[in-house]
Amino acid sequence: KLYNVAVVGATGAVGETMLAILEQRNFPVGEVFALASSQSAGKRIPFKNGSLVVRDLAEFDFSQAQIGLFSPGASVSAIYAPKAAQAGCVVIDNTSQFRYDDDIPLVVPEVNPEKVADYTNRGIIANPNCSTIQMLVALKPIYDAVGISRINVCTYQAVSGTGKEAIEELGRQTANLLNLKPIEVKVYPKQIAFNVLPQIDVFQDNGYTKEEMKMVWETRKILGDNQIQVNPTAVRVPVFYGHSEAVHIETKQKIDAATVRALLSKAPGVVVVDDHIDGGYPTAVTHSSGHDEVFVGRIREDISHPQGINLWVVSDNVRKGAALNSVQIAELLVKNHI
Ligand code: 2RA
Repeated sequence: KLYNVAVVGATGAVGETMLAILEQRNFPVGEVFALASSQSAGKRIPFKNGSLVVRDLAEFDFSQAQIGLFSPGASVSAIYAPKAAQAGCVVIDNTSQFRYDDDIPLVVPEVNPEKVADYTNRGIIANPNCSTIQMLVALKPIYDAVGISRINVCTYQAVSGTGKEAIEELGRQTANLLNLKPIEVKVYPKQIAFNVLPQIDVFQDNGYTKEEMKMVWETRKILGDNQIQVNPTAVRVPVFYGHSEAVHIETKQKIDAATVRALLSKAPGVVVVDDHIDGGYPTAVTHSSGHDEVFVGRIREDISHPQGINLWVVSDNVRKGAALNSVQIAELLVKNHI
């Protein structure tokens, strides 16, 4: 059976990658509709060995599609995802708009695939935040084996998480600084080239940023565990693609590093790169950009806590963090549900 797929936000970093992954994974597509704002309508974008003409989202009749892959920004999903669902098009939404609604499933296929069945509530499935996805793919096997009571995590997030304009800004700032020219600071509050910014998204009343609180809220919802303690610090770094995370967990029962390594070595979607030699660990540039897996290294017992384990987790934030996870949800949908 073939499925007509609408990609909403088709000209963005995530939308373009969604189209590429539909092709790479031979998703059973009938017709593919590339949808974006009226300003982008008429543009041609590559797809398979041809191209697609971008259509105006506002004019599109969603009854033509069975699946909608959305990544247009939360405010646009707020309007069009319910309309699409109403027209019988099941929406997989990459924005944060619906993630925290109790009746909307929030799915990481390696962690809680059974939740896809709840798409029948409102015809919408939410894709989690990239930093949550990669962390839970790595932690789920440990969580199932020995339980986890607390997670401390520091993230080092690539600028592609913000979008194309941030990628361009990092490039321009870097080139200008190396050529002793003045720089423009537009996308972020401060210079990002040769700098790190401890702010992603807006500040909340409790002093955490929204990106940090997303990791708390989404971890609890995806694991179905409102007791787990999560303490994130989310940092933007001058990297183009690939988020890195220093994860420190406290497990309920003791587990040693060798057992963790063995568990993760056979975990779905995980590749362990953990040799205590120079370069024996995954990095954004060498392991994540363009890859589908979540890479884990620096696995070691925490010398400051009897049941602590430390991990270094790296993944392509645009692929597994957004586009790939969305397509994997669509694969579960067509395999088991529609
Ligand atoms: C970021 N996780 O990295 C957020 C949204 N993609 O900016």
